[in-house]
Amino acid sequence: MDETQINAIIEAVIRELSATKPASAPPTAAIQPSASALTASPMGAASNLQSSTSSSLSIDLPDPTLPEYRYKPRVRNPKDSEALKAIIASTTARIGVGRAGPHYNTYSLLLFQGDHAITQDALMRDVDQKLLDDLGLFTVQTKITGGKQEYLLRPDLGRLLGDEAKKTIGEKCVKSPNIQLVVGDGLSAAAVEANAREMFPVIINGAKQAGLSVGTPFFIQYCRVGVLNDIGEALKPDVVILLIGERPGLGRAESLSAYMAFRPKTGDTDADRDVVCNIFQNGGTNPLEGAAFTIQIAQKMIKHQASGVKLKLAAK
Ligand code: B12
Repeated sequence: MDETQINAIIEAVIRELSATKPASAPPTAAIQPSASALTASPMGAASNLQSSTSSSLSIDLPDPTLPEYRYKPRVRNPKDSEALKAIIASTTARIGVGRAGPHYNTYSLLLFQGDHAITQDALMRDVDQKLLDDLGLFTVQTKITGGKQEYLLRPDLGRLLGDEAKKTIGEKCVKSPNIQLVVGDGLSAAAVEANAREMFPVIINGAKQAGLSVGTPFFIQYCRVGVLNDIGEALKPDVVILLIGERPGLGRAESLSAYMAFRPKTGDTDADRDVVCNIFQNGGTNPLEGAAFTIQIAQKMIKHQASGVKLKLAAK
């Protein structure tokens, strides 16, 4: 949104206020438009501003998170506009956003709010069931029973498989495979949805080509990284690969990690684990590459019978 659009909105609102001003009101009286008079439509549609002297003002702003708006230079009268564009294109940091006196301008504020909404959506919603069905994954749950709120407040429970989950995977999964592949929602459903479909076949086929057996994959709801230990105890695989949604950053919700461990067991810590992180299209580790890299690390773990710090020392 540029200054002309903002000014047009302000003028339209003032026109609307004048139109709804009661004839008998004293000149200093505050005038409120009726609730139905000012309607901000959901973001996403093309920019459209309609106003009328009736009570049907509608303001429809473009989605500020779209790349053409997100990366638009906002500095007024830049000395070198081409250089400014190049600097903005060189980083995902929020630069060249301009300002309104000492404040963020309206555009920046809307972008922050839009990005925060993306983050919350990714965190609070469930992974699409169709994806899980397409990948042939059955679902088990950690010890979280009180939904996302409890998941956020009790990371300790998200690190433990529930009793029902242990029973189910005990019944359904092949025991002692070389590779046990598991998907967990973690902190972003969007990350799982954006990457798992591509990574899955590469990991499974890559393992098979490397002569490694692959166990029965499944999905864990309300999952934390530490659940690796319970999976190790229940199924005794050589390597567990857990694809899990990373904590979303502002406007970046599709980032997935593959956390891995060699023969994980109760009491193991992150020092016993490895991670391939920041897996996402366009700027992160490409999911296909991430999957191939994950299998390479699994092979290394099996070769050196270690993971985490012990693997680093052994592979020196
Ligand atoms: C949150 C976070 C942390 C928090 C974890 C606290 C917590 N309880 O959540 C703290 C601040 C402690 C942390 C510390 C470290 N972190 Co950190 N962390 C992250 C972050 C921002 C999000 C991780 C996430 O969403 N995980 C998924 C959720 C669902 O997992 P969780 O179960 O809730 O939490 C576990 C994991 O986050 C795990 N974890 C966090 N960092 C690391 C790093 C490694 C190597 C491992 C094996 C596990 C691990 O620890 C938590 C408890 O088990 C990522 C950034 C990213 N893009 O992923 C970096 C990131 C994973 N961390 C990283 C690093 C390097 C570290 C440290 C080694 C830094 C240091 N030099 O001390 C330490 C190691 C800590 C450890 N656990 O042993 C790197 C890993 C790079 C790599 N490929 O090896 C990342 C990718 C950041 C980056 N871009 O550099 N981290």
